[in-house]
Amino acid sequence: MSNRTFTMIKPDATSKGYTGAILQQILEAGFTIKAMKWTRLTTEQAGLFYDIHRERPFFGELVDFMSSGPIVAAILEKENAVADFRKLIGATNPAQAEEGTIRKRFAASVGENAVHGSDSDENAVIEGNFFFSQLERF
Ligand code: 3AN
Repeated sequence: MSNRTFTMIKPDATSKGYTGAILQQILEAGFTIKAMKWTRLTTEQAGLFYDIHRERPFFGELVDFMSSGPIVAAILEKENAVADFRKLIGATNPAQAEEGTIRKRFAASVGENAVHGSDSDENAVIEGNFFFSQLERF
């Protein structure tokens, strides 16, 4: 069990002005920020980040969407971070997400689902390293 996870606030949520409310919910849930940046992915970078989904039918749509506007990338810390954060954000499809979860509150669809959360400790490390050097973590 690791104490860190990685998140992105996705372009749908940043463009609708949900960044502050989502960050507030994350902090109120007990996560602390170890690294954070406001940035925008190129289609190539989005493709690399989601390389694991390259063969999936929605890959092109996912890459286009994730590079369509700014995102917030962050490394978060909390005991049991990966599992607790997945619980906080709710199911991939917001229609199936529990009441009060970030996706239930802020996501529009399975494709444009407001936030990303790492699905394992191993991926949390890989994804955090994709965005942040050691000098950018505090
Ligand atoms: P999660 O983000 O909950 O771990 P994954 O890993 O299954 O979900 O999918 C990664 C991302 O791909 C999702 N966050 C979503 O943006 C997108 N995605 C997943 N399934 C679909 C789908 N059926 N249609 C469009 N986009 C999808």
